[in-house]
Amino acid sequence: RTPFGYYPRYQEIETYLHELSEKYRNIVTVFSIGNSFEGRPIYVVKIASGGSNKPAVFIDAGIHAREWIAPSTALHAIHELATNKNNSYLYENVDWYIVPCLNPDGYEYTHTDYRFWRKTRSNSGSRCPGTDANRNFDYKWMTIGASSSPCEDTYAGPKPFSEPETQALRDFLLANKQAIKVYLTLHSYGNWLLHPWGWTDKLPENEPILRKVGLDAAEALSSKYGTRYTVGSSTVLLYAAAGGSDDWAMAVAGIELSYTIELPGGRFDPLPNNIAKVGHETFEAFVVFQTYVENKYIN
Ligand code: 0X9
Ligand code: ZN
Repeated sequence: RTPFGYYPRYQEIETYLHELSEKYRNIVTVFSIGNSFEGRPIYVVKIASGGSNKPAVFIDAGIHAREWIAPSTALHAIHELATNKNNSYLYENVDWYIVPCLNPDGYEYTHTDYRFWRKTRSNSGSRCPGTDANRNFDYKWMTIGASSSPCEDTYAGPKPFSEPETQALRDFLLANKQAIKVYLTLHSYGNWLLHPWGWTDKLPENEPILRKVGLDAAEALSSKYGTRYTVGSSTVLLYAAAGGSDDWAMAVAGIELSYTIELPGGRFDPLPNNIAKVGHETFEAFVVFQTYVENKYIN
């Protein structure tokens, strides 16, 4: 089961989250971590069984507006955790924080005006609105693979953290960095499981564990329907692009493991009848990250 068999509008997502938190009030909490440029609340869904000082897995989606499968996959995970009793062991010892749509303005714009919009919808006076939120984080900002032209799709913004959306994510991660052990950010497309660094082809010192856990996750994912992912560093496998949330989460927030998951698609999304399939298989990868956290930090 998946909450929507189609790509929902932001209001539908909001209504769904609020209903879920009422129906499953002992495990699901929904709260806003800030507002988008146009004033939409950005939600975090916490799935937890109570108690304090538990380690956590964090997942966000929808940093890029047009990558619709990402919010849908996050919503599937929320639904799967909250409503399937067989999954209660997954939040017994580990908390989950899931942001299903970090860039609601851009997401709505892809529904109403232009399907292939990527950026936020901020306007700093330029004739071209929007900043690439995944070039806006303050780590190696604007050093490579990002544009200083507001009209480009990879515009890094006038300064690091110029966007209310990236500020909201930054503040939430910094406030919870003690608990959060794995940072996952959902994008599309290409079946890539990418770890830092995204700004240099040098590998981080914890590359062996990033690689091992990533390969375990990819294997679990493929066991469902045979979908294959390639695991490795962003720069080595794709290209160098600085200012991404993944690099910042590991380098600055100090989160142990950080991955960008490029879900399946092709300009940019699977057909709606495949949303559930992608949700299911990707959930298997999330379970691997949860298991890693539980095994390492509990007892
Ligand atoms: O370029 C991006 O932001 C990501 N690919 S996408 O097609 N979804 O736009 C990849 C980001 C990888 N991480 C970093 N370069 N830091
Ligand atoms: Zn993306």
